[in-house]
Amino acid sequence: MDGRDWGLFLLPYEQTVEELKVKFKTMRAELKKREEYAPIEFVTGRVKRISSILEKAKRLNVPMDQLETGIEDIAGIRIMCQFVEDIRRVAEYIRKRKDLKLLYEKDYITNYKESGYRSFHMIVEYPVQTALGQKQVLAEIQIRTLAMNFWATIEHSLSYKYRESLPDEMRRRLSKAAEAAAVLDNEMSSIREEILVAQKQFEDDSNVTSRVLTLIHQLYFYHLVNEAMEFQERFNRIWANQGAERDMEEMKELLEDVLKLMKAYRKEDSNED
Ligand code: 0O2
Ligand code: 0O2
Repeated sequence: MDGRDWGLFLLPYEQTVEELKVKFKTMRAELKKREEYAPIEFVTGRVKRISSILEKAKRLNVPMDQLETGIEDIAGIRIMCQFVEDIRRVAEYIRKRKDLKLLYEKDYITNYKESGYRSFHMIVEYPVQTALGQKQVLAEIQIRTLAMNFWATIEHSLSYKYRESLPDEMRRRLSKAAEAAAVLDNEMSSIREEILVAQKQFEDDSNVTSRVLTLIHQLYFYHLVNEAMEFQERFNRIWANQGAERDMEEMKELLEDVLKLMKAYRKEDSNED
């Protein structure tokens, strides 16, 4: 073992993790303000423990003087998302950032690992400002859904406990559990898709209703009082008859009729001028 000062060695990694955590948490807050929901659910980060660094260096045959380039996840950031689609969006935001350099990506979602592990990894180079000047630090960003994270967290603790001796039966069951988590993610995505379609329908329907009411109101300005009253009565009838399952057809016909009258009247009006 070399006599390096580990505290000093890990300092830039600690700074990297702290800075990246703040940046991605800020990204979450900003996206939440801009849109109806944030594609980032929560962010964690950690600096790899010295014992884990040494074990990994041994496993990957990385010489002790090449840890900085040979081990890419000494600084690790993890971004959890609600839906699989969010992972692609977050990855796209990261690709566009000017404060880090993307080195490469590992798509363990399309090509999941034999264990069943699923996540999207991005290896980046991040410049930290130290007292001695700028230093480029490698960091691994893992992006995954809550279900993928649930599986990986439990699998990680079991693998750690059993190491290489994880019984085949356990391995098989964990791999089946990973499949189940993937099915859950797909099901959640399709439910979400249906909710988005329903929300859009609701929005469209309420737009029709408010347009009809606005136009009827405008008829009074054209002194088309009788027509306005007739349309208002028709509106009231349609509205009263609509059940929970709104049938918008009659409302759309009413909108068409009000628009037709409006157009005809405007034409007449401009001919008289
Ligand atoms: P390894 O990699 O084997 O050394 P806190 O101190 O409150 O922030 P706490 O409870 O110490 O939180 O947990 P921490 O340090 O956030 O993470 C504990 C475990 O979660 C780590 O195990 C990691 O496996 C994992 N983890 C959390 N965030 C990340 C991340 O961004 N990247 C990676 N790769 N792992 C993460 P070990 O055994 O300490 O980790
Ligand atoms: P820790 O304790 O989480 O930090 P390798 O594939 O192991 O030779 P490489 O090229 O660094 O080494 O790794 P890879 O496969 O891209 O994986 C890097 C990290 O992804 C791992 O770090 C884990 O955090 C996570 N990971 C990869 N495969 C699995 C898996 O099967 N189960 C779980 N739970 N996590 C996985 P570390 O350093 O191995 O572990």
